[in-house]
Amino acid sequence: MALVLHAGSGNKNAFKALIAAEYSSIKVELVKDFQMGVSNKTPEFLKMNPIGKVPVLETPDGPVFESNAIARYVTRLKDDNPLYGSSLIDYAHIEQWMDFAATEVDASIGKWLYPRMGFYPYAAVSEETAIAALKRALGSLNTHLALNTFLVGHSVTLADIVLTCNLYLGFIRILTKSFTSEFPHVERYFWTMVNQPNFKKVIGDVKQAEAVPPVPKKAAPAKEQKPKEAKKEAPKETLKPKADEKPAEEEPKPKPKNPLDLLPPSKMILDDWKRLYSNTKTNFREVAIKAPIYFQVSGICMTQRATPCGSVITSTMMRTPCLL
Ligand SMILES: N[C@@H](CCC(=O)N[C@@H](CS)C(=O)NCC(=O)O)C(=O)O
Repeated sequence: MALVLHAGSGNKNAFKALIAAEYSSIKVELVKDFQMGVSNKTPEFLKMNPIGKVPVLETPDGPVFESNAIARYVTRLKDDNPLYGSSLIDYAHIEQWMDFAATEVDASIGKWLYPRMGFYPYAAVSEETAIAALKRALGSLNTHLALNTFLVGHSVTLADIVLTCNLYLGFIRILTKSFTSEFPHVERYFWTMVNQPNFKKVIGDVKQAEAVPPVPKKAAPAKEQKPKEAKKEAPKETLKPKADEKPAEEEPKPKPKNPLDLLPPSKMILDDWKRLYSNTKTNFREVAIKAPIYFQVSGICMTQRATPCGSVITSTMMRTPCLL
């Protein structure tokens, strides 16, 4: 009997399990008449996945959510499945590329694409960061694929399935030829994968995006807003206008005060600090503690910031956000 997968028919996350199933001769079927926003909000669905997202796989032992977990489950239904490689190190590399696909590729494509699709507010600076992160990921992928047809070993593995499904959304929605041509090995890899019969059966024909979707002109009005109030107020423009667009007619909001601005001016002489830092080759901490400069520095505020990777930076000198 086929396992039932809850998702719409064009869902790239559901494709992962469906393609893995084709390679593994496991029967997985999409649930009938799935309606996004309706079917995944019913009490029955929320019992299977309390966050109300798809895909969800019904198994004889209970439901599984998260598309990578579902794809792994389907893959493991077949003993010694070559989709999982043939050694422990293959397995580790497959997992490595699956994580890479999720955190480096899928996340960056989403941060670029979803604001342009109106799912999140658009901010030019966030978009630039997402594109830079995506280029970095695709650059390293390109290097790997210059010498490898597949991500791991010499045949398709689960890592190829997951990465291709993530790239798929990008290729059809936002990664135009002029963007992807910078990564020729990634292009070759993607087209090779989506033309494999088992991929094609699930995904069908793939057409690359011809243009980057434009930034939406206006944000959707807030749900709670009453129609009367909406009339009085000019619609709020939460999206950053392009250079040639009229700036949004929005009341300037008072800038939030940085608490550090309330501190008295620092007595620290920055040049002295820099000189000490540059001229101290070893044991900087020891030297800094003994130096008179320490007593001036100790008067200023110590700040701690978390980097996006989770490590904490302690700084006595800089207030600019650190993007390490
Ligand atoms: N990390 C999840 C992502 C799931 C996800 O974001 N699903 C979207 C569709 S692709 C969804 O169900 N959205 C509905 C919602 O947010 O309510 C996975 O890989 O399964």
